[in-house]
This record gives sequence, structure tokens and C-alpha cells, in this order.
Amino acid sequence: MSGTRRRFFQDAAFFGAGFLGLTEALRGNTQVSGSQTARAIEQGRHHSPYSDRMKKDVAPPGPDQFLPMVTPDLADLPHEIDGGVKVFKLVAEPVRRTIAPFKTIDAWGYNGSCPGPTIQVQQGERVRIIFENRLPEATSIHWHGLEVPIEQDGVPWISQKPIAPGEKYVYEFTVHQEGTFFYHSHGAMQEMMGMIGFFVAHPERSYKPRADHDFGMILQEWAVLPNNTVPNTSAMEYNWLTFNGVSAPAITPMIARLGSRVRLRIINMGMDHHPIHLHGNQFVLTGTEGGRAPESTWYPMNTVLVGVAQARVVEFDAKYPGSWMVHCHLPHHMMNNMVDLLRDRAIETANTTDAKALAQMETLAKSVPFEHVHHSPIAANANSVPGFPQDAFMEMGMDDAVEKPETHGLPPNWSAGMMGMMTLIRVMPDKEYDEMMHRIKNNGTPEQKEHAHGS
Ligand SMILES: [Cu+2]
Repeated sequence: MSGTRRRFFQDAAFFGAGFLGLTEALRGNTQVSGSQTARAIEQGRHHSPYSDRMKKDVAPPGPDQFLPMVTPDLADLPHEIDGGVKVFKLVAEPVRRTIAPFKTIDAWGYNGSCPGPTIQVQQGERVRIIFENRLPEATSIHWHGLEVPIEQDGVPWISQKPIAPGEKYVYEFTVHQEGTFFYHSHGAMQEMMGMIGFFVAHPERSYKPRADHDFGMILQEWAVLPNNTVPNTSAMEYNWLTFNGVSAPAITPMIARLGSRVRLRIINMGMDHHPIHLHGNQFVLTGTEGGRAPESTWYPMNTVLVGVAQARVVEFDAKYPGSWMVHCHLPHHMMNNMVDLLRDRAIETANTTDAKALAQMETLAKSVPFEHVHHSPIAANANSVPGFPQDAFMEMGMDDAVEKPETHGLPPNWSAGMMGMMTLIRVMPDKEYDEMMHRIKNNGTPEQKEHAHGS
């Protein structure tokens, strides 16, 4: 995972430097700088909700500025404008992806990223995707959920000839829909090598109510045996579970301001369905892979089943401060390495005495960058209790190994119980939120206070 790229992306996304600026430019206005846009967003928040944007609605008619979606741990695909067409360059290629501090896999993806970088457009825009195949075999791109002409549909032999290694192919279409879509290879095994990315079409007119934060998560599962790096794409069970191509606790937490409205878009391109659960809050399902759902269909829930090939969009008002878990609730997706194909290696090697377990963890700590932390206590008679151990020796703290601005201030050993498809939405009061944004923008450096108190 490239920290620099991630931070660049988050700067662009949180402060709107890239997309809002370009949207302005498209309309022939003067280009808005990142900091100006950031101020506009902040002012919009602090007055009445979106007062600045509402004023823009009253003025000359035209599409609303959209709030860019943030895809933690993934970048956006940049674009250029050519005669009113949004032009993207997408390259299919092998990608090495570090999915956990001690696990790097050889996957396939796009533009050096797996899953691929996020494409964001606005409803009504014409897009051109100049696609290049740098894989060792033929491929094509399918625009999942988009109503495009048949020749743009990306199905080998049916709608186009397969794109041979080294070849380019140009897709071009007008996006008349709004919603959460994906792009992916139409080869089943290539999909399981990671060849998928977000394609988000923001609505011409903002959704109501408007969201202050928009986050995206891609759900994937991988079967990678120990000492192997290539996923087994024909496996039926999986030992690595990822959000946006990383496994907990390496997944970057989402940061939201207390009192804001949060949108979470989740897409699934794997073999399993994933019930995604949010702690401490209720949300409503506001959209599917088919676009926005009418408000009359919304009802409270806190777990949304995201089936294969589906998109689910949920929204909630962030009323409660705290670091709230978002995770798949399938028990085996709340961990890694715990599948039958690994049974002799992962489960049955757990030592059931403190001394042996700690020695084992120390050995592990020497080879990978974990802090050596004591696991949760066990009872003196633990070994006489049928069923023991279950979770007793699963905890592996790695706070330092996965440290980033977004993890700042989490309690010590926070990472010990986080595995698989699991992350946090950290809802922060104004002061804390502003400090965090500063920290993210400045690469982890805290804000310098003019009259700092000694501590
Ligand atoms: Cu799951």
C-alpha cells in the first residue's frame, strides 16, 4: 500500500482539490483551489446544512457539485477533459498487494492497484476509457450495472473481440444513470484475481438529504496458502478477507464529524455474501446497484447483506461519538487464516498454556512487525474445559505496524482483536475532527498550538 498515494487521495477527497476543482473548470468557472473548496465545504457544514450549495442551486441551472466518495486505501483514477469528454486511462496488469503487514500477494488489477482505482463521474457526463491490457492473457472490461450500448458491454466474443495482451481498446459512452456501479473483467478467474473497481455516478441533482461523508468499500476474499503469494482462484473457501484490498487491522479507519450524515457504499465481487454490520447506530438502505431507492422504502437496520455482484448504499446520522465497528458478521470473515484448508497449520498448532503460547507469539514477533503484547487472560483450569481454546490465542497486537494518522488516539492494543473484514468509523466532535483532518493532511503531524500547555 502506498502511503503517499493514499494520503494524496485523501487530501483530494477530504478537501475536494481534484474533483470539485475539475467540476468547476468543466462549467467554465475559474478553477477552485483545494483550500477554497475545503472552506466552502466547511462553511456549508457550519451554517445551515449545505447553505453554500443551496445558493448555487438558485443561480444558473446546472449540475450540482458532487461530494467525492472516499475509498480508504485506494486512489481515484485521474482523468483529463477532451472536448467535454472525461477521459480515463485504465491499464490491466499484475499487481503486488500487501493485504496485511506480513502478507503480500500477487494479484491482478488496474493501474498498479488491486482492487482498481475508483472512477467517479457525474450523471450526464460522457466518458472515454482508454484501456490497455498488460496482462499475459486476453481480457475486457464490463461496466456492471451501467446501461451502455451493446458494443461497450465488455463481454468477450458477444459484444467485442477479447483484448489481446499488449492491445488497447477504447470504451466510450454517456452515463445517464446515477448510482454505485463497478467495472470488472468479465473472466471469472480474473475477477477472483482482484480485477474490479468502483464506478460511481454522482447524481446531476444532489440526493436529499445530502451526505457530508461518502465512503466506499469493496468486499473481496482470497485463498492464499502459507508461503504462497498467488491466490487460488478456484478455491471455494477463503483465508484472507479484505475491504478495499486490505485486511484488518491494516484497513484505514473512516473519519466522520459528529452530527454529520454518512453514506457508505459497499460492493461485493467475490464468492460469498457478506452481512455488513455497523455498531451503535441504525442506518437506512438508500440505494442498490440499480441506483437511488425512493425514501418511502427506507427502514431502520444495522446489518445489510451485500450479495455477490450487488451494491448496497446505506446512510446514517453520526449522532454518537466513538470508534464504531463496521464488519462482516460471518464469523469466519471476522478473522483470517481460519479455514479448513489450513486446519493443521492455523488452528491445531495453538498452544494451550500461557508459557507455550507466549513463546510462540514471541517467535512470530521476531519475524513480523508485531508488538509483543500479552493476550487476554485465561483461567487456571482452562485446559480442563471442553472446547478450550477458542479466541484465547487469536489476538495479535500490531498497533505500530499499522499506524497511520487515522489510527491516532485509539486505545493501546486496539489492533489485537481486529481481523478480516473489519474496520472503524470514527465519529469525532468538531475539535477532534479538525485535529484529525490536520493530521491526515500533514502526514501525521499534529497541529502546532501557539500557546501549547506542557504535558
Ligand atoms: Cu463476509
